[in-house]
Amino acid sequence: MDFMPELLRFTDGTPVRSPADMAARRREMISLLENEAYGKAIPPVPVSGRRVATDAHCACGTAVVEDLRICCKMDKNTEYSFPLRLYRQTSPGKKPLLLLLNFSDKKYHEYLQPEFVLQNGFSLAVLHYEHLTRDNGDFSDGLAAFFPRRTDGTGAGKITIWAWGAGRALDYLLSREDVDETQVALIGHSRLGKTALWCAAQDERIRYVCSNDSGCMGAACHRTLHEGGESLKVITRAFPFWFCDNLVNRHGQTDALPFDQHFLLACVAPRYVCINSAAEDAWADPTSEQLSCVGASPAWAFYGKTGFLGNETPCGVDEGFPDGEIAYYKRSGKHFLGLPDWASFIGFIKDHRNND
Ligand code: GTR
Repeated sequence: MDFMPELLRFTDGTPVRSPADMAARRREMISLLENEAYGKAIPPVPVSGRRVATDAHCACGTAVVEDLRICCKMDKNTEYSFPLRLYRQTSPGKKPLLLLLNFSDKKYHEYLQPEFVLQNGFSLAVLHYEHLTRDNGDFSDGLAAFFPRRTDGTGAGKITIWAWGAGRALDYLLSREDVDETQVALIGHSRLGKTALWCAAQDERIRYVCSNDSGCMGAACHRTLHEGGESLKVITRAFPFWFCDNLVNRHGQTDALPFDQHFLLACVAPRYVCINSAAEDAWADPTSEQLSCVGASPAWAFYGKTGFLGNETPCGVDEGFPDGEIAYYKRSGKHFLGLPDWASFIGFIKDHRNND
C-alpha cells in the first residue's frame, strides 16, 4: 500500500504525530474530498417534522409506522419538505436508530427488513433519496435548486446533496424523545453507500456507518482496482453529476488523485464503520473495499483504538473481520441489500454498543 497517498502526512508534508494532529488532518481530508471529489458541503438550515399518517399494524402490531414530512426552512420565505418513514418501537424509552437511504418509498421494498430490525430493538427510518433531488444532471430539481452550483469546480454533486438531506432527516430524528441520539447508524447500498460514507465522514452525530457494495467512490480504493471493477474514468463519465467538476475534469487519471478512498473511511475515526461486499459483485471491487479498511486503520490508533483487525489478504466468502472499529464482511451472492447484510450491520452495532 506504499503507492497510496499518505494518510498520516499533511498536504505540506508534516507528519501527523498526535490526536490533535489527527483531528486537524481529518479536517484537511474533508476539505480535500469536498474540493476534489464530492463538492463543497452545504450549511444546515432549520428543520421541523410533522406526522402525516400512522399505521399501527407493522410487525404484528409490535411497531408503529409513522409517515413524516421533514420541512427545511431554506430562507425567510421558502420551505422545502420531503417524506420520511419511521418504523418505530412502541415500548417506552429511547431506542437506537438505523437511518437507511433507500431507492424507493415502498413500505415493504425488497431491500427493507423492518421486522428484523425491530425485533433487534432498533427503530428504522427510511429516506428515499430521490425525494431530495433526482438522480440525474438536473440541478434545478428538488433541493439542488436551492444550492446554485459553484463554477470553480467544487460545486456540490448530487451525492453531497443527498448527504445533506440525510443530515436534515437526522436533525429531526435526533430531536425525538424516543430516539437515543448516541446510538444512530446510517446505512446505504451502492450509490447510497457512497453517500452514507460521505455523510458520516462529515457528521459526527452518526456513530455507526454501514456501507453495502458501495464500490468506486465509496469504500473501494482506486489505485488497487481489480479486473471487472468500476474505474474512476467510467464512473465520472456515466455519473458526472454525482461529483464535483474537479473530479470529472481529471478524466479518470487515478495516479494524480490527491486522495484515495481510505481517506473517506479515516474521516469517520474514532467512530464505527462497517463495510460489506458481495462476492459476485466484481463491479464494486470487494478486495479494494477491504484494502481501504487496511489503509484507513492507522487513524484509529491516534484515538487509542484498534481500527481494522484484518489484513490485505482477500477474506473468504461469508467471512469477515468483525472485531475492530472498522469491520469488513464479504457475503456470497450478488449486488443487493439483503438479510445477511442487515444481520452483519446489526451484529456489528450490538457488539460495539457498550464500548467507551
Ligand atoms: C452502478 C454504478 C455504481 C453503483 C451502482 C448502484 O451503475 O456504476 O457505482 O453505485 O450503480 O448504485 O446501484
